[in-house]
Amino acid sequence: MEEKLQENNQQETRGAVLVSIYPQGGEADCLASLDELARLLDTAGGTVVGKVTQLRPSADSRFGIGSGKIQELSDTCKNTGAQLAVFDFELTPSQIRAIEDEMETDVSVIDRSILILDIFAGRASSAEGRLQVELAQLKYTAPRLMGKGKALSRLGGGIGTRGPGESKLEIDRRRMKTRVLHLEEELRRVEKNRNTIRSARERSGICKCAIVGYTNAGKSTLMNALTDAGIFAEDKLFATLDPTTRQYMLPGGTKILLTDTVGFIRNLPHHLIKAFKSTLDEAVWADILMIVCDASDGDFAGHLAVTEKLLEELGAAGKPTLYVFNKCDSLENEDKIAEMRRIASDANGAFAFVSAKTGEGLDLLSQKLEQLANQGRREMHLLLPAGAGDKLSELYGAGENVQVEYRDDGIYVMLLGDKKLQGRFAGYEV
Ligand SMILES: Nc1nc2c(ncn2[C@@H]2O[C@H](COP(=O)(O)OP(=O)(O)OP(=O)(O)O)[C@@H](O)[C@H]2O)c(=O)[nH]1
Ligand SMILES: [Mg+2]
Repeated sequence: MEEKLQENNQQETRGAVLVSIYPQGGEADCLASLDELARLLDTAGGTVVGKVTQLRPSADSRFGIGSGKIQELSDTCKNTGAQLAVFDFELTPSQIRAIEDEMETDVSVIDRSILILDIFAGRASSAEGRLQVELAQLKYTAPRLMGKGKALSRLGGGIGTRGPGESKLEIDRRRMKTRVLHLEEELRRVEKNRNTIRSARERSGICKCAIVGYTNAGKSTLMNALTDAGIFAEDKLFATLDPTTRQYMLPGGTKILLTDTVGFIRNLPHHLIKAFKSTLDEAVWADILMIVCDASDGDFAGHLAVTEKLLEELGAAGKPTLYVFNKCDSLENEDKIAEMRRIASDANGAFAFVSAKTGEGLDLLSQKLEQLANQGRREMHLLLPAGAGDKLSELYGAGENVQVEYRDDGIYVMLLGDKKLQGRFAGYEV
């Protein structure tokens, strides 16, 4: 019985060899990316038992790495007993097949995207998340696993083969097309629903703030500390896949909507961005952003750069932003603070040093958030036509210090309103 359990455990944590290439002068970046790949593998339940890297300007069309290196990979897998090789760059279906054929032992080959999708598959809990993951897997992973029926059944629930929830990834070629069409249709329906919710929030006039940033930066922990949202947070990558929104009352009385979002990572494949567009769009819909980073990470500046580049690609850059340098409780080197100030001021942003874990700095963060939310807020004097009750309730919802006077020529309203409200009621200002 005990032996059986051990055997099962061994199957659970699978030994893997990580593989990458790097251009001249790019070794450090390559190794940093491989460290991250190791963390992704750990999140998926695997263990690194070896690494194979090669200096070459671009991927080999047949094997990704050179034919000499393929031999080295095969030997490393054999010597370490690895059952899995994970490439840090995208492989085509035919490259995967060719590499597997070259291996002396039984090795499954996957790439970074398959691994990320595998983690997403384990994380997706909302209907939308599950649809997005399954669709992305059918389009990306399935063609790469095609024709490996026997190997797959041997692997069972192995890394790279898991579908969303408890289900296995469907890889029957005949049924794939209809499944894709069905999922696309379902997703359109769910997205419509999300857009309806977004439009309602838009109409409410309440300032919307998205919490964005690199994976594992502490976004969900921060959201929980501010709002008791009770979101799952852990020291693994991509703990959050589905966005969560909560109302948050700032110290000066301004109400805002906070949304916790999926984390970013370097080399996030383009097709993944496309597949998760509607989830990632939370940042696009927001009025203001909190960009959270793990200040205790040696590469926090790199993480910020990746985050800002992705925001730009999504079309969410240039919004009023509060930079949140998190995990200040475990800062080893105080010199970093100067660098953080520089990054935030270069980007023209406000910033806050906090620990979402201990609560340190959160009061100041809230004050700065309130300043940002109230930027452009001013007194408005409006004259509404009699009977414009719906307009009045909108003003009560979104404005502050609303005072109303019923006059002969209409309803006279005085209030404090933000830029959005000013835009919407420009025609009624007196
Ligand atoms: N020391 C320290 N750890 C923190 C702090 N904030 C978060 N953490 C830890 O960092 C890890 C990641 O936190 P999450 O809140 O899940 O991070 P996230 O940004 O939501 O990550 P993803 O959802 O995976 O993108 C967890 O183990 C947290 O306990 C902090 O201020 N200090
Ligand atoms: Mg999270």
